[in-house]
Amino acid sequence: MRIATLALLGAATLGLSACDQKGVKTGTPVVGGQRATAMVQNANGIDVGRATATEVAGGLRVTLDAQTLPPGTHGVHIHTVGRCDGPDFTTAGGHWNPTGMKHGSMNPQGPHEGDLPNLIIGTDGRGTIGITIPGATMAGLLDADGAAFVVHAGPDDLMTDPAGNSGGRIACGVFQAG
Ligand SMILES: [Cu+2]
Repeated sequence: MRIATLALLGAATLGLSACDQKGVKTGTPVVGGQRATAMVQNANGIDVGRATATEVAGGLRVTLDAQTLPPGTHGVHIHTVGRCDGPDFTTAGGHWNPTGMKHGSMNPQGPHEGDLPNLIIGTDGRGTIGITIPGATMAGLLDADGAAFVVHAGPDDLMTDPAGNSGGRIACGVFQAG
């Protein structure tokens, strides 16, 4: 179901711009595209990573380069409000979900646009992710109340609404243009 949806989105994207962008694949960087960056900090205010969102064909490319995080698997998401008040970071609100879906890439009624793959942190405290979110836009990410990148204490089961049982929020960063 998810694969079919992605294929349809891809076809629609190509169809709209077939004249001048024939053959451009979803995820290809957009010339002159905007970028947003979030410096992610833990509850002690220590920098633990840098997230980026970049405009690409068909959506937004999101990356995280993390350090100084507890080893293991962590749910990570884009949350809907650009506020990170520690220590619990609840002011970031729920997941970014402009399309009104349920949580999780493995949920038949999902996912949220802000749902991302689990972040695997090694014994050196480091880890990375990189994914293209189909249909996501910079205007939607940087809307009036902004958006935040959030790291959770535990793994996201990628299915259970609203947050995949991924536990408390251990780090947060507000997306800002540039
Ligand atoms: Cu989250």
